[in-house]
Amino acid sequence: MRQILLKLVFALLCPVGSGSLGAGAVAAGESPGTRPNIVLILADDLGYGSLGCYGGTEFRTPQLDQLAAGGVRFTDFHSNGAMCTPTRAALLTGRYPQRCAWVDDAELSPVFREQRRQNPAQRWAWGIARTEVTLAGVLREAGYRTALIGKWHLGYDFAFHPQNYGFDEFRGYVGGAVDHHTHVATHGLKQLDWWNGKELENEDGYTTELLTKYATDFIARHRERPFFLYLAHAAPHDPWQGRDPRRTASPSATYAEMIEGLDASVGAIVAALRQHQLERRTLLIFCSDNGGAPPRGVPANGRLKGRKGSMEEGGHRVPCIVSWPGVIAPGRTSAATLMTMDIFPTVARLAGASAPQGHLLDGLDFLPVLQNQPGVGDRELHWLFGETWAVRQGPWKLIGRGENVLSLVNLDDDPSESRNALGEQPERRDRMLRLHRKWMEAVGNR
Ligand SMILES: [Ca+2]
Repeated sequence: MRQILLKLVFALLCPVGSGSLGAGAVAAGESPGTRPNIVLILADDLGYGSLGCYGGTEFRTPQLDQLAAGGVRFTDFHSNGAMCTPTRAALLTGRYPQRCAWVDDAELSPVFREQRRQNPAQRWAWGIARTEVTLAGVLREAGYRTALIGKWHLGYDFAFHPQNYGFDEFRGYVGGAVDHHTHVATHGLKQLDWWNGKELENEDGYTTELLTKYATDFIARHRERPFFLYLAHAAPHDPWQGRDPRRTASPSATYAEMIEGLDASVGAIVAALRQHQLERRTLLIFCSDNGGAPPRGVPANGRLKGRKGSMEEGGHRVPCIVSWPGVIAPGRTSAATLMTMDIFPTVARLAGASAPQGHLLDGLDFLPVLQNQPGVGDRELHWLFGETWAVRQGPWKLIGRGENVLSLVNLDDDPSESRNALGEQPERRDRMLRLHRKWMEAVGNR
């Protein structure tokens, strides 16, 4: 019965002849009822201009360039946040992160309650509420085996452990960053942050290589059943450290090594899928969680203005490559305006999974875009980071801080945001400011 249902779901998604996705799925020799594995690789602080396939010349990224040549490369993909945590919340919930419930862990953990009593200044006892519906949770419910390999950053305390949010397996760290060799947290509580499931367990090795090893191992162990692998890499987030702890190099050389290591990891994941004959049964998504934050003087965000933390494009326009050999037509570039939160509905639909009835998702299913069909159109998007905010409508973007508007640009004409059109377009400014206020009310910020 279940198999029949799945076949029906897939037939509805991909009628043969309706586009490359449907036709390819059959051409690939798969049963129409086969649901794809999902591999989602998230880079940490990788800038828009850091890959060769995005015009970068600073770093060698042959594996990612090849992935783009074999899939779709998105030129107008945005992280929901200009920083790690909001983007990761949006990725897992399919909603604007401003809608998420964040819980003060004093309510959940006696350990933290005591620590906070002793040290009221510590701010690390928070996490995403257990009531949130997550992508891992709905995929698991639909029969997928789920793993987070890498960075969590949605809560530090044990109460917020990723295996409480739909992940069957976890290898990696829960905080914002770790020393790439000792695996001691460099943010927050400066203690060992390297987990094997629910146990702290340190080991020798360099983050990028260890995470790659665990990701390829997960693929090998689950080749017979649908899986969701969320590989959340540590690179190229600081601290800037290369794979050899004894070698000293300039920050820029080390940063390049970290990006090239990330690229090699993607190559290893693709090779593992190929080795287990899973390439044509796997949707692979690669993107970054926010704009680049390179060492001084290193170009990482291409011609975009701003960097991590900024409402300008360099803060949140990021590389995104989607590949599914034999199903998605290769070598295409798409200018569709997408955001991290769109991954949830897209992946869930492909997996035959869904959020509970009536549950609101802000993200849009971009499966039609992958099929080279009209997709998301001139949509409205929002960002908020502290007091600064941005609203996008079609090619226009308005940036403000609190009640003040700061800039208005047309990104089609001026992707570098070099000319502020605020004084020339008072009606557009007012209209977009109203959109921002309405959105703030909708997500519960006013
Ligand atoms: Ca980040």
